[in-house]
This record gives sequence, structure tokens and C-alpha cells, in this order.
Amino acid sequence: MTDIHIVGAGAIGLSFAHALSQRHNVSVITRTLPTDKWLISEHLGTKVINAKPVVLAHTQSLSIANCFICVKAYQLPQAIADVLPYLSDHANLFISHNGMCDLSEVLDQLKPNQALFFISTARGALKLDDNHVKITGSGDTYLGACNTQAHSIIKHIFGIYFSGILSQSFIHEDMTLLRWQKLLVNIAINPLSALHQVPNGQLRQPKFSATILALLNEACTVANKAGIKVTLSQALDNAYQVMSRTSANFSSMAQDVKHGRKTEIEAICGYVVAQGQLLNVSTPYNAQMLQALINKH
Ligand code: KPL
Repeated sequence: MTDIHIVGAGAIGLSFAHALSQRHNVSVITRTLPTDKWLISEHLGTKVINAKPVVLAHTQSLSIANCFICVKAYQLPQAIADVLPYLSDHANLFISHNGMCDLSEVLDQLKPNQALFFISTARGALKLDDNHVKITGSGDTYLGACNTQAHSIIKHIFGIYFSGILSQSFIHEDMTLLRWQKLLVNIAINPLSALHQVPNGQLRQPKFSATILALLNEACTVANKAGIKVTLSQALDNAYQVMSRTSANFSSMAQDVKHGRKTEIEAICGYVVAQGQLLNVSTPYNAQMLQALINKH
């Protein structure tokens, strides 16, 4: 049993907190103390999540050995800056977010024995209210190593925190490919589900297929020009598989739009548009999604 700190009491943060609390001591770092206990609803019913809330500003001395940061792409730099001073010299830092973020600044700030991992998850999780999360789908979760230290311990880490804890979890050997594969799934699902306010499964309707194809075609062309070996047919297969396995879930972007929150569109379609400009690939469909969702902020 080890100590784990989780940053982000959103749907994914709380679903990880619950899974990890079966074997480890879990604390969730929050800005203010929650008013109620955190709850999770799964097919077996509703349970209290066995995790302790921690407010960093209230703690005198804290050494964090394992930290899972599950926040929005645009919150990542601040979340990392907040926990960095508390990380132990051999800390394992796990980040999980949608879209692409530049990790070079994070990597520059880590000490030689601090490991950085990326978690790509397609778990369907829905926040019912501030303290209550519902598991709505069973997508795969992948762990990838972002620095040398992480590479050297990934199998050991996977055994402690993933195997037998997070169902359908795997190690992925190619970090860059892993992040692109996740990006492609989010490009196919998030913007359309947000604009039409439909659960993921409804995107399988034929009326959406031409747009999904065009969005992924642009993104795969950009990826291929950048030297990333993805194929359009694989990207479509992955996206439709996630739609099926999380069919009842409202994507994180659909939920953000519904609640009037900022979305991650800049890190998703915005990334493809920006890379397309650099690589001379035209990306009108992604640009249109970017514009439509920026207007919702
Ligand atoms: O990552 C997701 C999200 O909602 O942001 C998927 C995998 C699409 C699950 O809904």
C-alpha cells in the first residue's frame, strides 16, 4: 500500500481515486474542502470513495511520492506548478488530459529521479454533481513513459498502480503515438457531441459520418506529415469503438458546454489547425469546429 495524491476532483480524477483506493492510501488535492463525501456509482451501486481531501495551503509539510494530475489541458501548467515543490526526489508524476500540451517545460523542471508518465484513458465517467461521479463506460487505459526515469520503471509502476486495479489497462511503448491516438479519438467525438449535446453512442448515426471522416482525414494527414504513423482506417476504428464502449457517456466537452465551462477545443482541433499551418496542410473542418466551440466559451 502506498500513498497517492490526485489533483483534480473531476470525473476521471474521482474514478481513478476510487479504483486506486482499493489497494492504496488516496488523497485528493482540492482548492477548498468539499462539503460532502465523494460518491461513485457503478453497475454494483453507489459507494463512498475512500479518499481524503487535502488542501495544499492548509498543509505544513507534505512530501508527495505519487501524484496523478487529472485536469483539463489548459489547467495542466498551473496544476504542475502547484505540486512541484511538494514532490519527493523519486516521485512518480502521472498526467492525464485530453488534447496536446507541450510537456518540455514540465520535463525541464523535473529532477533526474522523478518520473513522468502519460495516461490515456477512454473510460466513460460522468460528474452527476460536485461530489458524485458515475461510471458510464469501459474504455481502455494506456500508460506511457515520458522521460528516461519513467522508461526504466514503467513495468514495475504498471504492476503497482494499474494491473488488477484499472480494468482494461495496458502499457503503450510509443508515447508520441499514444498521444496522437488519444487526440484522434477526441477529435472525432468531443466537438460534435458538444455541439449537438448528444451522448457518444449517438455519433454513430450516419448523419455525422461525413464530418467525422473529414475531421479525422485532416488530422491524420497532419500527423503523417509530422512523421507519426497513424492511418485513417485505424483512427476511424478506434473512434467508433470508443463511441460504442462509452455510448451512454456525455463527453467531457459536451459536459463543459452544457455547464458553460471553457472547453479543451484549443488543445484538440486547435492543435491540428496550428500543426497544419506549420506543415502546410489545410484543415478547414477542424478550423470550423475550433471556431464553433470557441464561440461557446
Ligand atoms: O476522453 C473522452 C472525453 O469525454 O473527453 C472520451 C474518451 C471521448 C469519453 O467520453
